[in-house]
Amino acid sequence: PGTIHLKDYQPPGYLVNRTELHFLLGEEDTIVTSKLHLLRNTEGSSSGELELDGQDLELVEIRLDGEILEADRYELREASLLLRDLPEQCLLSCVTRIQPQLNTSLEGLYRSQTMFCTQCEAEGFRKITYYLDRPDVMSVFTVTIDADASRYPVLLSNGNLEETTLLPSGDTRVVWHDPFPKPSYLFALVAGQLEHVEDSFVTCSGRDVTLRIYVEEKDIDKCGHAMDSLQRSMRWDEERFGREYDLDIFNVVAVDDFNMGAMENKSLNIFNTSCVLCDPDTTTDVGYQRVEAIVAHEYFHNWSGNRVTCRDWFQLSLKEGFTVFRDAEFSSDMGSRTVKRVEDVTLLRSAQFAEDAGPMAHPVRPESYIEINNFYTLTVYEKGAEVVRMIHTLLGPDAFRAGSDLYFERHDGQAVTCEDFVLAMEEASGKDLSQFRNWYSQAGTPRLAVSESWDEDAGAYTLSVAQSCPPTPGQAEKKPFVIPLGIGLLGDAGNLRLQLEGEEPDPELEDNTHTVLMVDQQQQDFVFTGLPEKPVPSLLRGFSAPVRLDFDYSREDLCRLMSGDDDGFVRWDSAQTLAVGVIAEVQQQLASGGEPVVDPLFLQASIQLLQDPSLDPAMLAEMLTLPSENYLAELAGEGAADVDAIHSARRAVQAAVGGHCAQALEQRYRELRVEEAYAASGAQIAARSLRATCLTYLAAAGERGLELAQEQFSAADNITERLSALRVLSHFGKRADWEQPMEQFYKDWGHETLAVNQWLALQATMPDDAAVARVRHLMEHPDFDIRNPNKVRSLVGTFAGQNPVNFHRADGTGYRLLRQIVAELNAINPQIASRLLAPLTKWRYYSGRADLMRAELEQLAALDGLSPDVFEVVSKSLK
Ligand code: B3K
Ligand code: ZN
Repeated sequence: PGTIHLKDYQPPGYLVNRTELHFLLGEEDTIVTSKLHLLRNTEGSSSGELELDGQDLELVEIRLDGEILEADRYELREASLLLRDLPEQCLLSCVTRIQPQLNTSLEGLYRSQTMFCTQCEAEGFRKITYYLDRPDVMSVFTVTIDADASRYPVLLSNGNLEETTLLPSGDTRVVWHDPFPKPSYLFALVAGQLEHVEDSFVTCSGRDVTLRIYVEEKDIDKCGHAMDSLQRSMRWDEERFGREYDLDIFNVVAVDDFNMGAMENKSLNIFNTSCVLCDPDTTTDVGYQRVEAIVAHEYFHNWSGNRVTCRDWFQLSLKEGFTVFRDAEFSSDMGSRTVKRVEDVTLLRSAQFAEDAGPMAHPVRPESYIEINNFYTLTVYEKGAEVVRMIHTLLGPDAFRAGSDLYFERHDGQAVTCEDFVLAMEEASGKDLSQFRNWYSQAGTPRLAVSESWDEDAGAYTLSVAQSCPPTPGQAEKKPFVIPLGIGLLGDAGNLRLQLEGEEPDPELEDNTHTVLMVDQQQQDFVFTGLPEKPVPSLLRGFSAPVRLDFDYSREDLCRLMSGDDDGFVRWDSAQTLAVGVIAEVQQQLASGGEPVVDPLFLQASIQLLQDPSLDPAMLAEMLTLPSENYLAELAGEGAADVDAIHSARRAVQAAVGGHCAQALEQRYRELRVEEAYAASGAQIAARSLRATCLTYLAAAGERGLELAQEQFSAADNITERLSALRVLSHFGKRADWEQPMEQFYKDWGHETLAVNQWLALQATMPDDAAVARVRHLMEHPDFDIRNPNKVRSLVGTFAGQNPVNFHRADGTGYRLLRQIVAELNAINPQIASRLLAPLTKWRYYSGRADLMRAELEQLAALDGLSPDVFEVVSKSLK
């Protein structure tokens, strides 16, 4: 497979003014008739040649302006249809035959259970008909669907329903028309036996919008939370971004077989059932929050993605980074801003940083790819959102909003670039973002090395900041980034007033205990004057930039920041840094054969946190949660991650805290018991989260925790508490502790797919010795299905991603399991195969395992019929 480069971008030779599609949905095959109203593009290369994309299509007929096209006027290629001597303007019609029933890639038109549905982003439309399947070709679509109404009573596509008729054949015909020009990747079609819930929304200008969520009948009672989230998203986008919805109808459909979370097709969002259905017995608290965030994300795409879209797929972060920023702001406004920030940073640091340090590292705006589906990454999404967040920080909220307004106004109906976004931000704010653009073009996580010096006589405190960025594939040297560094200085009685040397004091500023330093050179000093005492620096407040920061804190100073700083993120981060140091120390003790001794300071700090009534329980849970094994491995760096040692050390610290704080833990555990009926409210979620944290520590320390977990499992009226109890039992208990409740869970909830998926996932994380055999056994379970991405992700993805000691077993059986299923999936669903593979690509990290991991990658590389998706990841990892 070939590599596609950003530098080779060419505008399309033709535009498609109007697209008319006709679908005849059948049980054996589907006949698609397209009518493309083509117009030569004045900005294109202006020849009569046109290459339409097409894959797995059977061409039945092709006509130009009504006349059958002679065979010498076109050429069928491997994945395209080449047309010659086309006039400037013409009507091209094609009839193609496709077989959705056999389409296991879940891209294009396919079957999920008994329904038909589509997924076209990024390049799935070419599996439906021959087309200019690229985002800079925007067209007005009219879609006609003929189908047997007894099997497919619901027939949906984008835009407005224009007519419904009964055909002489007995089929039903519907016609949908979407007045907004859109690229093919936003096209959608759904046909099936579906029920729906309906509600409405009145927009700020008084437009009445009908909102519908379509699901299988059995799930009709699980739509309330998504509907509520949708309405709140619509209001929030009006208030915060001035974005109003633009059609009279907005539909959401839930499907079981789906490659990712959801898809923002114009007015017809298609969702993975796991990202839209909510019920206390099938959806955890985290799941409820995820549904809210994803519903919002897809809705926000209506402007950031659909009305203004991407010129080419290198610009993917233009819509994804911006939309993730928007959904993160929404979630922050709906719940706790600090907790949301902590969750996002946790993901970024444990997973995106690893991506940025691995063989697939790429800039937020990549320069080349083999398979675009491999670039729906944490870098494009989460780091992309961090880049937008930094612009927000640099400009301030008002100028940022003005920039956003200008961007939407100027580019409405266009397909544009990241550069256009930055230009709008510059123009609206008058700020120069030239150097800031390095965030779009350079890969890798920058590192800030910060050191301090204190001049007692002058009351002057200096922070010296040096930035660097490690080399990444194809980028040996990096230019300095613009890094906004949020800071405060903590004194004995709280945060100190800040006065930077050479800057006028600002009398207007009431709160001058916080500032943002602009780090834009390799090495810089910042001097603070007029200080009464030597402060402790509070650095990278709010995680103001996606960087690693090194500062040599004493444990005492970390404790002070943890309990006394004004910035919630820094308080949490200090607790993390403290824990990282303590775990590393225990790891060394264990390595030298000694008994682990956990620093009493850490135990004391944990007690204090538990007894701090001012802390929100959700935040406390975050602060008490030890850094994950994956993050600790990431911190260890290349060639130095020892998963078994990390696991044992982390366990030992958990046990020590659990033992030392037993009383306080059990007290909080009891106090926080929720007496009311289940609600996914902030207060209840916080309470359950802290209870789970307490229970984990208690179980790490001994029997008491296991007893409480048994009680909790039996008494629970929701899946959140059932699973947190079961997790504790299966991670800390013996077989006799978890076997019966594990079976009980399946007996009670085996009929609920989404609950079963979490049951599979939990078993995939169990750290005991039988884990690999258990996963293999579960792959034979009647509820497992390799064709269903949710099942594969729950069982195999969770095993490889969240069971480090077993995935990285020294006997290599964990790696072999992953390689075998990737090889099988390569032929069934390349996108899922390639995604599942990610943990193997990190072979450089794992001391003593690299050869085993590489050997599996080499086996995959030698496979016949390797998909471009898997080929790209394997070949780049082996470089
Ligand atoms: N835009 C889709 C992702 C499509 C992935 C294609 N491989 C969902 C989202 O980001 O909202
Ligand atoms: Zn998105």
